[in-house]
Amino acid sequence: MAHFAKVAELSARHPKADGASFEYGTAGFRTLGDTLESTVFRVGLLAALRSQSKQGKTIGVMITASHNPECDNGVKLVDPMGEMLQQSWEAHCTRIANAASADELVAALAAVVEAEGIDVSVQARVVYARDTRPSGPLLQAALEDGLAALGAEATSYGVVTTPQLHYFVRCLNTAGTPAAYGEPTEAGYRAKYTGAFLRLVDGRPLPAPLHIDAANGVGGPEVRKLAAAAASPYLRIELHNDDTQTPGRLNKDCGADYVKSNQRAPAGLDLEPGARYCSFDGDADRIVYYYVDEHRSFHLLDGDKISTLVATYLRDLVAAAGIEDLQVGVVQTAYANGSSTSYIKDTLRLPTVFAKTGVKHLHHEAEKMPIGVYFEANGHGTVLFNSAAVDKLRHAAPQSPAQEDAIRRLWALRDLINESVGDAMSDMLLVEAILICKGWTPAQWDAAYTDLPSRLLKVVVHDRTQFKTTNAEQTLTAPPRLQDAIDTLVAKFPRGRAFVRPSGTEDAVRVYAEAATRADCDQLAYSVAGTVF
Ligand code: NG1
Ligand code: ZN
Repeated sequence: MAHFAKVAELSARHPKADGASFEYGTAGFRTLGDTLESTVFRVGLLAALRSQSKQGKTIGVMITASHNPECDNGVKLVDPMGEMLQQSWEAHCTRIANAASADELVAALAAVVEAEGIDVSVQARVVYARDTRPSGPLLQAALEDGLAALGAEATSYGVVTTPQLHYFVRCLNTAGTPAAYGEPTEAGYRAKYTGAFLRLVDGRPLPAPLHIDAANGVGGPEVRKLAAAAASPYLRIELHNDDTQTPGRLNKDCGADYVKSNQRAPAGLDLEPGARYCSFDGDADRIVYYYVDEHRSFHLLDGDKISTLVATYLRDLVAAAGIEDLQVGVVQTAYANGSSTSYIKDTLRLPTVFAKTGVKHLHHEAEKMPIGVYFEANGHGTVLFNSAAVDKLRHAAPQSPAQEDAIRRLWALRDLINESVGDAMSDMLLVEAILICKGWTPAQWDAAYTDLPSRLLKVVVHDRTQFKTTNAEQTLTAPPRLQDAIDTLVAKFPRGRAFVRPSGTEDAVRVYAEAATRADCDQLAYSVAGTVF
């Protein structure tokens, strides 16, 4: 195919190592940064084809390995509305990344064109960005070659957070339509979110400063610019772990994943009672909050706590607005603490569903709800308003100033939320706005329910593909009899719950357990892990 004439020549600059194999998983391609060059080149080709398959809509490419070690890197595609790549294309990505020669690569590209009925005369448009990893510039150059090979119109956004890139993609594809999302620039991003935040908090008592652990990643400089753009005493931040220059510091003993996994403060922060803290991950799409009580005991406010805070606030606002039949629902994964699920069902009386791990699965479930709040326990999530909900808001007829105020706040909340993907900065502003409006300390927020003790273990097994699950990954269907063994163990512990699933991002199997006491929980977790070997 003439269209692929330059592919072989440019591909030769980014050869694939013999025997290397890649898989487009939950987080795109992710592995050691210095083994990814051929893959990122090929993702450039794929992004161009994806854009052509969408009649020239803009596709995004983000080079990041998020919370993983600094030596890792990764790459993923962003679809036109700023959402994760459509699942049916993941297999195309994997096949193209694994083509062993230039000829095979061209044949694989032609097969995608054929399978998807792509008109290759359409002008492809792609925007891209990267995080602060040292392997980023080289991978970006490989991506640029891939885009050039197919003549894509390519624009770099430089070093930004993952959710910022998702935002730009959505803005570019909705510009000039009724769904216009904002200015596709960093300044536009900051103006949109800080504007909505300030509309919500205006006139409320001022909060204490917020301490942010930026994981020594791109979230540090970006949140500093966000606070400068807000230029308001409602957003006073104290930044920690914001060193993006010293090699080796990214995500090292800090960041949202470290804090959530270890249930303790990150390095470099000495927690004081009465203060409020949050941690971003390395590409600033996850956030968790925490504080210490007067005995200096550590308390984590994770994705479940954020989700229940936000769902409660939205539910109350919908009621105060007097809007009928506008249901708020919550999407969780199996990793949600059992106490949070009971709280949503029994106290908030809101519908809740479980989705498989990985935000794309939660996002799709949330789209089915009028107002869908979704968070992974690790702090990755957002809120979606479907078109019926937006119509209801638009046609709401307030009967009182209080109802009018509630409707105004619902609009502001919708503007405050990055609907394309979970976003640490937008989620931070959302939590801050709710805490300011309620006049709450983190301890008051935390008081809604008490987490059950939980434990997450990683078990390296010979072959993780042997582990197959169903029921939103809570039940194993293979290997045979393993689920029965887990059920027998779980039955021994009050409020016990445990499951085993293969990781989608690492070559390992994850074991999760919770139970009424710490000792029971740990015993359950380690005995379940024992059955996996
Ligand atoms: P895996 O490796 O499939 O467990 C991890 C996280 C997910 C999600 C993805 C994508 C846990 C237990 N798992 O997936 O929630 O964030 O990475 O980054 O936190
Ligand atoms: Zn991330």
